[in-house]
Amino acid sequence: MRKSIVYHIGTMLVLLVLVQGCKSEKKKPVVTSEPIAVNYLEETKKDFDTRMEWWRNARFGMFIHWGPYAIPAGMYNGKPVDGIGEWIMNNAHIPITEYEVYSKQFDPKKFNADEWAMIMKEAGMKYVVITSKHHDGFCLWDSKVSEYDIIDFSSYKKDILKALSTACKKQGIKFGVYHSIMDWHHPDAQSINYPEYNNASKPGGNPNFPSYLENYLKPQMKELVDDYDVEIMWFDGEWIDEFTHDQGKELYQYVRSLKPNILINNRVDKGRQGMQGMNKADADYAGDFGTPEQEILEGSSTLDWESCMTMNDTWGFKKNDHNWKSAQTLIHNLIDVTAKGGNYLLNVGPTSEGLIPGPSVERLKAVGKWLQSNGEAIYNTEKLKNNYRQGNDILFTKSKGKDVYYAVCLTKPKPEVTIEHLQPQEGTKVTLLGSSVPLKWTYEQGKGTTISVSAPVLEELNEEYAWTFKINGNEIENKISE
Ligand code: FHN
Repeated sequence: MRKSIVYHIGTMLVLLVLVQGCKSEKKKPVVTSEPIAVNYLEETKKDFDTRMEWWRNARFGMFIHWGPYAIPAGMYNGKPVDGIGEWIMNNAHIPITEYEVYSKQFDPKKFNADEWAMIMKEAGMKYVVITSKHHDGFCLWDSKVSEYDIIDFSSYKKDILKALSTACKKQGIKFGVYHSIMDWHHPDAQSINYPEYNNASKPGGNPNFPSYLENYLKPQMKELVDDYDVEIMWFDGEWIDEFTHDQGKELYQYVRSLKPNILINNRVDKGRQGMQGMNKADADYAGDFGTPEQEILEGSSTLDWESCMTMNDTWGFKKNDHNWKSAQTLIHNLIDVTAKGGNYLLNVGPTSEGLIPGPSVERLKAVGKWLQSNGEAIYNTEKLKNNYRQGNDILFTKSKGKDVYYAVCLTKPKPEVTIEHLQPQEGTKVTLLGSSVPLKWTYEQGKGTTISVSAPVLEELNEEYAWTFKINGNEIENKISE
């Protein structure tokens, strides 16, 4: 990010000290204080790194897509609707007044924010990003500028975001919201890209969109930041024609002015290159981190990024989507993302009753159990200078600020494992995380470190997904073995 310049307009502190002989006479300091205008799009690397630090150390968060779309749950007029569950209003061409029936019915009686926060905690997730408002326009909090919300419109009439924000704080989990710039319900936001909604089929796009931004979206930003202790603002729906790069930069400035240390993803602006998620380099696009979606960057990046992924094939709940990724896949994704210096935002799509689906909870428990033994290779780590992997089965991470390295094996280690890029310090132990047994190792120039792994050590570990060698030493700068 670029240098921060803090403008002191008219703020002058003049202290005149006049010394006469043995007497000294000090004039009162003259201070005129005017508002300090901060340009949040220009920030020193030091300030940026400070602001991003907790997020970088956290590595792993929960994404939650939840709203009235969980009622149809992928079905409409008795037939399955293709596509992701939260898009059913658009994909099934449901008229707004008909979709509002779902919003009115929305009444998740089994929702228990403390249970959800415990699931996150036991999964080893350090932050959460929940849909405050998805493209359907329905608000999961009591918005002062909308009647189309959980309090005024639904049957539930309790503030979901308030409950979850409070529960997460109790568990030390940072609270973030996903907020869609695109809005299929608000007449001033309805986009020419989705012409079936009225008010939108004007050539050149919805002329009232700037008014929606100023009088609806931004006031909602203030509500969310002021009243729900939001630490991450995760925008989406930025692709519509009506939303411009200038508006994106302005929106970033505005949200940062509400809470200077808030984190904002790159979908606040127009720079994102589709599902690959990183910003184009052709302009000064706003946003603190890139957002690869349903994919992991091919290699590592010097920029901050977070892969958001589903556990099955939908973000919002669909009753017939049982295509769940295995716990192994989820754990290997987390390791891969971490080795490349990214974060992993793993989605759950709760039911209309307010329950996180059982298969999601099972998988999250397995990830959490793996992290109990191996978390030090994930949290508070950084990517290696030269190599994030060796072949296809070994990925590397490094403890932040220490010469402690982790070689994470995605397949069960053989009796002898050679790590080409790391050299243990003389006299130090090499261990497997989860075991205190020191492992025999030898180092040979040009070959690397060969570690002997006995069967009893592996049996005692009783690990089934990934095995982590902990090595106090140094990275050897040589090429990645193919
Ligand atoms: O259209 C949304 C989609 O519903 C979902 O929210 C994902 C998750 O980031 N984002 C958009 C698709 O890129």
